[in-house]
Amino acid sequence: MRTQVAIVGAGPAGLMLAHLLSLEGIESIVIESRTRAYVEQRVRAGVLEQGTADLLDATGVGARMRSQGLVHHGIRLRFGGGDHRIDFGALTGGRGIIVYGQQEIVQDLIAIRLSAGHPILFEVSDVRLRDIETPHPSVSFLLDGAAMTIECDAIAGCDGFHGVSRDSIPDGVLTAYEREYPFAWLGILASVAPSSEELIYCYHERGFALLSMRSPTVSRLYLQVPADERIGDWPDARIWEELQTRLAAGAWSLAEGPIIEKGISAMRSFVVEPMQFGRLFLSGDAAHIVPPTGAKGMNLAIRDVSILSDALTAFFRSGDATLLGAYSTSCLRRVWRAQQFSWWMTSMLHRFPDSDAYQARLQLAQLAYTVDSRVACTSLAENYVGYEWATS
Ligand code: RFL
Ligand code: PHB
Repeated sequence: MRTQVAIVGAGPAGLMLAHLLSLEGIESIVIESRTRAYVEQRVRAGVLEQGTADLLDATGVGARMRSQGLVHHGIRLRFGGGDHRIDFGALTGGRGIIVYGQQEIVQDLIAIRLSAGHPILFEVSDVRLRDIETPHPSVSFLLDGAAMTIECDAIAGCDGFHGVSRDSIPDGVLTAYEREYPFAWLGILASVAPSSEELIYCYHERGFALLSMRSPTVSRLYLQVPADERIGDWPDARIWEELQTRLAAGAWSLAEGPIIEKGISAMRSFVVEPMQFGRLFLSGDAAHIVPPTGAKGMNLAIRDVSILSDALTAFFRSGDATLLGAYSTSCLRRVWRAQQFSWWMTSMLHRFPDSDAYQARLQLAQLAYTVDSRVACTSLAENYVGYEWATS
């Protein structure tokens, strides 16, 4: 098989890249190790920055997001028994976020690609990237037990944190920057109307809690738990009890309902530099991950591939590789802004196992300042809706 761009991974990054390239008339083949049903049902991110939503709209894949997504113009910070609103609309000149599940975007992108007759090969295995340092790279893999190879001009490594693309780059090329957190998030999806119109980020002495949602009838909630916690130790009743304790505020009450899915996710910050080697370009979680507290991971993945699509378009149109050469540098400024914001939100809102009473007072002081000072809450707001650089 031959194509212009081989895309490894059918998550938000790989599928959006395939979509953007097809709008420019550039051919690609997407390969994915999981089944279509698996990637369409995997529950992960839920918050789209304004710029991400605008890009989906502008490229013709935003219709369902516009009809089913929930537009929010603020979030709530809850701590010390009090509840405080951060008003994104007022602080960022009317910008906001859209709550729309990552798997819905994945479904929308798969539907548009398959309806145009462009290929996505699901359930591939033994994926290997070859000759990436040359102008003629290739990807080999097994599909239904048969060995296949895609010859191409460039490879996009969009295969997430555990994929093979990053490890295909020779030793010594990449520098990794990393931080592990001594806690994890236990996340549930529950069939119950959200008890708040806006997301609630809650600091509590027993640990962080977050109230989010997917629709007017489905709530998404998270609890900070120890890093080595097992989901088997969390029967539904224990989860609700802990959520009730941490989220409690005055007369407000948390409505409970049947839990339809639950799981535990590790928390990590990670970046590799550069995000490219030869004709291999890493995008999304393959190159960087953030703890979910800032809701940035999927947004970064979509921004990376928007930059990559522009660079590949210039390259295929005129042979000019300048933008391709600058790909990593162009992405990393935004990546590090999101790293710092996600680390900051995580540090402010979680209880660290080794922290003492002094540390807890510092966190409360930071939270109190963040909700009181217009400068401080503007900083949170402009990062949350997606910071746009004043200088290019
Ligand atoms: P993905 O989504 O991991 O997709 C990679 C795809 O590659 C496939 N793959 C392979 N395919 C072929 N060959 C191989 N060898 C392969 N190895 C792997 C995988 O099966 C998969 O389909 O990466 P991508 O596209 O870069 O997208 C990144 C996002 O998924 C991720 O950053 C977000 O989910 C992070 N995240 C959030 N991001 C936000 O922007 N807003 C949020 O509100 C938000 N909340 C979250 C989150 C992540 C969470 N977890 C589970 C870590 C909440 C949570 C709990
Ligand atoms: C979610 O709805 O899944 C969600 C919302 C905000 C976050 C992380 C996850 O910071």
